[in-house]
Amino acid sequence: MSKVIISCAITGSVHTPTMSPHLPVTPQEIAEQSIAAAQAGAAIVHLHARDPADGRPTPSADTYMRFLPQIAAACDAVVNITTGGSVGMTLEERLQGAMRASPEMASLNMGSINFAMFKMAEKPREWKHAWEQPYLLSTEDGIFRNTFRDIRHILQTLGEGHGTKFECECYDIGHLYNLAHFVDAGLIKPPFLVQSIFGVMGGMGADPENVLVMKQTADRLFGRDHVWSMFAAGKQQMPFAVMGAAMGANVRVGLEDSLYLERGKLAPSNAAQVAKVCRLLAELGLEVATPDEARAMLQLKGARQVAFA
Ligand code: KMH
Ligand code: ZN
Repeated sequence: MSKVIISCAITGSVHTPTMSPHLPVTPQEIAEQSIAAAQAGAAIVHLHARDPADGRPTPSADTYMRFLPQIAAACDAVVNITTGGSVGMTLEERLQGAMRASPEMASLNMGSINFAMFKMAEKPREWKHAWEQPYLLSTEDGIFRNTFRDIRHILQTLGEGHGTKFECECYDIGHLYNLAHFVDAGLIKPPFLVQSIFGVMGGMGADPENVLVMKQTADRLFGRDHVWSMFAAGKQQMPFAVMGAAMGANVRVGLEDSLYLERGKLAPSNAAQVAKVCRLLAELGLEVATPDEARAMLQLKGARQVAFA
């Protein structure tokens, strides 16, 4: 068992400000929570940006640059910037942050899915901002588009153009075969990170049986060329982190994927989730990888080879 890489997804574009007062929204909050998550043990921080005025996800590269330098100056965590962006963004908008920042890592969504968040709008709430409920409801009729050409475009512009490597987000078994197409085409080179995602509405469910199918399929298709990570969105986040780690997976936590620390208790911060998963890993006798150990495992370009350090 090698050491476990902990990724922490700091804010995302799924949850909205009304759902938790602890969801980081402003550049300052995103920076502070990223640094604290790294200090708690996260080797990689996965980042989206939000409009500081109302917490709405934004593609603005200027907004990313309001927090990325602070993070780079205060910790050595690997920065992983989303290319998934949020509902309603064009592909070029989705790429803006990463193209400006030239990060060591970025997410790469390995296929189109119905990324449905509308059920979260059903719970009666006093919405803080007018955009939140329509944003969530709109996903009942939305497609999170990631065609083969979209993926190739990201690989060629950001991957080849900036030396960025990818967290390959796989929401279903078919996404592993899509990934294999790009590996066979030489557009994704080993070692690459396969992030198996469970529990997103529109993707594979958070059932333990699915974890085994994903692991077996990834092992069969990629063998030792891949570094396997996994997470479940929502209430299965921690049980799946433990299950995955026990099976040799790396793990991802963070308020992007779950707002809770345990049933019925909102996580006070991303760092609290990182600290909890560190405790769980320690109980399993597993060691946590440092950012530099993660860089070596994933053969990343280095903390100084970015446009914000
Ligand atoms: N929100 C996660 C389920 C991305 O940012 O490109 C997947 C994700 C994708 O983090
Ligand atoms: Zn994300």
